[in-house]
Amino acid sequence: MVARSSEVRPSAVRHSASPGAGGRRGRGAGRLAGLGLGGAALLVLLTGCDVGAAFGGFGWPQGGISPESHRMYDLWIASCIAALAVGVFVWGLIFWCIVRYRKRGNELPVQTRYNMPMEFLYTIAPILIVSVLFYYTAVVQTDVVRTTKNPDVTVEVVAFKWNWQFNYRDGQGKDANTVASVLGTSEVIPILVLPTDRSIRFEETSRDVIHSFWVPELLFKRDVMPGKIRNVFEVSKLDTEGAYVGRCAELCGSYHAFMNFELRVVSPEKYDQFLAAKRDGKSTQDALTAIGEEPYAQTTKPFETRRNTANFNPDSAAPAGAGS
Ligand SMILES: [Cu+2]
Repeated sequence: MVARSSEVRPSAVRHSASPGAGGRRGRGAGRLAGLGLGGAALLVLLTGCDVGAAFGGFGWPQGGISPESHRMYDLWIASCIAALAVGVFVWGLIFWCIVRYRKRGNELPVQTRYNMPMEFLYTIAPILIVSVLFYYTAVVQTDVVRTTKNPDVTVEVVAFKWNWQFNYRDGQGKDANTVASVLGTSEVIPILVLPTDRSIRFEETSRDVIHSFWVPELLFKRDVMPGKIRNVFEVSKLDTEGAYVGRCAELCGSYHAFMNFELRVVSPEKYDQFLAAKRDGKSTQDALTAIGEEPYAQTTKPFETRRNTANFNPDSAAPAGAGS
């Protein structure tokens, strides 16, 4: 053992004392590749191009219907591409090292501890990557949660166990007046009718426990709090007409899973007609029919409460809760 280690040591010293030109070339190429990949990732981040469609959005829901949802989607795709670029670079280095420095004998390979350019790269590159990701995240987040003074439409979202009420308001804040209202019942799914191409403000309040207002196509959800907290968010516009399911996204009790509503996005003209019909005292279903829309929800249906049946033992003739 002693003889063998004394054989190795001189050769290791000899190698590290005279670094070959190949090592310098390798470092230069690595730095160049790193710069190239960093530049490519930055370019993708800056342009936010939609290459994600080919990869199913990298797991992110597609088909957003607001400019904010598109920006969040672009940020996610750009972050995935940047992460993949770094991943490919690192995997490349690992495989290159495995092949280039595979064990050929008992000689130690060139030792590169305290290599200042390399240590500098290890430190600076991650800081740069995190800074760029942080910058774009902060920009998009600020944009998504921004509220304005005078949105075109303000709707108050009232959540309760286990349904929704949507109040169309004549201004902002809790002191504004409700001019029309849509109330969900156990028999009829509430339909929130909103226009395209207008900015919309959602003001949320709960009558009992914490709920969460979520339309998957907005790629956004926000908790609906009881008490004095009035959570607010806005979309600068809705860009695609259609029917979209809405859900409660906060576990709020027995029938939480059935606390659905529908967002119906229509043209601004139809929206004005709908609101006028509601103001005239028409029911939501009649007002929808009047503007040529389906009167009932298309994306979800009322739930079956089964409150009067024996849920836990359907074969038993005894009513629920009767005991045994
Ligand atoms: Cu709920």
